[in-house]
Amino acid sequence: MGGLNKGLGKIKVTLKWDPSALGEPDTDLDLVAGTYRAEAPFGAPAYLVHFDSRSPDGTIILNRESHTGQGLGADEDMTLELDRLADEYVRVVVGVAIQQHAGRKTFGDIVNCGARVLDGYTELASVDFGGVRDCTAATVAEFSRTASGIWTFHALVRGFTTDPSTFSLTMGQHSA
Ligand SMILES: [Ca+2]
Repeated sequence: MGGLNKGLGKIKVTLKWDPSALGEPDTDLDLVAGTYRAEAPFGAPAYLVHFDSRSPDGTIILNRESHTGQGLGADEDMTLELDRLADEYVRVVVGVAIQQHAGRKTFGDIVNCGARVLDGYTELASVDFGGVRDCTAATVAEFSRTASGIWTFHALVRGFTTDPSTFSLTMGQHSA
């Protein structure tokens, strides 16, 4: 059942937050993943996966999305089958962006916001966004493929103050 140094396989990233108070504009957060090719691991993403963008080969899937944070359990959840990604992709970054269309909101404004990174039943990271309270978006996880082809995880919580679109295009510029 697998050799030594088995890398990561099927990863799940979940995101939850509490809905806005009654009468307030909806609170909409989005999970986003970016993939990066060997020639530009810290450059522009090869492609993005989020509520409005799918992976071309179905290896990264947003299973659930929410515009409000209502409901029990995870409000958004994403599956990443890293071991199925084509060889040209060497890095994946996952982030969370807060939609700003109802006025500027930062993580400090979001109640009970949390993200988890899971490899099967093993929790790789739990992020409460307390360190990025003044930010409108943040990375939560970085996965990179080693020279021997194994995927590894790095906690990467870095805050951004840009809009969601700009965030998704620039979130790969930093490393854990
Ligand atoms: Ca959303």
